[in-house]
Amino acid sequence: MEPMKFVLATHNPGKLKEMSVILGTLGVEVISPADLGLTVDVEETGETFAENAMLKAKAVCALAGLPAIADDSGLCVDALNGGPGVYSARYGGEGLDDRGRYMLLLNSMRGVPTRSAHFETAVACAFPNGETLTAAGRCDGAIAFAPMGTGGFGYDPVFLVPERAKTFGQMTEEEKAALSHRGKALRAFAKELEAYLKK
Ligand code: ITT
Repeated sequence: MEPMKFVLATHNPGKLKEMSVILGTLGVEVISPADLGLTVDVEETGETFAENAMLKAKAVCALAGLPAIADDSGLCVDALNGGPGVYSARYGGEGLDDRGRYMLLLNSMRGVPTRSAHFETAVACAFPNGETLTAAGRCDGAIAFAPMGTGGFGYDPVFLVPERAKTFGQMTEEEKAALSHRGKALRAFAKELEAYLKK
């Protein structure tokens, strides 16, 4: 039997790379929307990571006619009442790039002693037959006082993992994947998938 291929329902190159590598090591065969000539523009109207992940997975599955896996994620900062959270990609408005967003975050945290924060990922998988799978992952840490490292993407240079005394931006891909919200969520998803495929 042909191995089942999953479309990764994301346009974020940083995420796409991490998802491909992690799922690859778990034996899940993936293709990117670009490989299929697809552009995916899904409005993220959900109020939770889980809702948005499912919206993206279902939309891409319908477009591609293949099972699709989506990741909706964000950085939740305690001193900002959990923000930017589901708005992490849009924090500060359209005009900002990753660096602009994390600098805005550092500025809005200037003089704030409570630095605790966490990353969250919800993974959703939608199959053409209408069935779905979900998983989630979380990584606790703190907002640094200045950006450190150039690895990863998004807020990685300002997200400190205290046990390692390093930001995600200072870690190798493997180190980040072993600890990250996305690594945990995708490993949990791979277990769900294994059980589903056995049914
Ligand atoms: P897709 O919807 O196309 O997947 P997106 O970037 O819009 O891409 P999200 O809506 O899930 O995705 O936004 C997540 C944002 O949270 C992302 O743009 C980053 O700014 C941030 N983020 C998520 N995971 C991260 C990680 O591992 N490291 C750093 N920042 C991360």
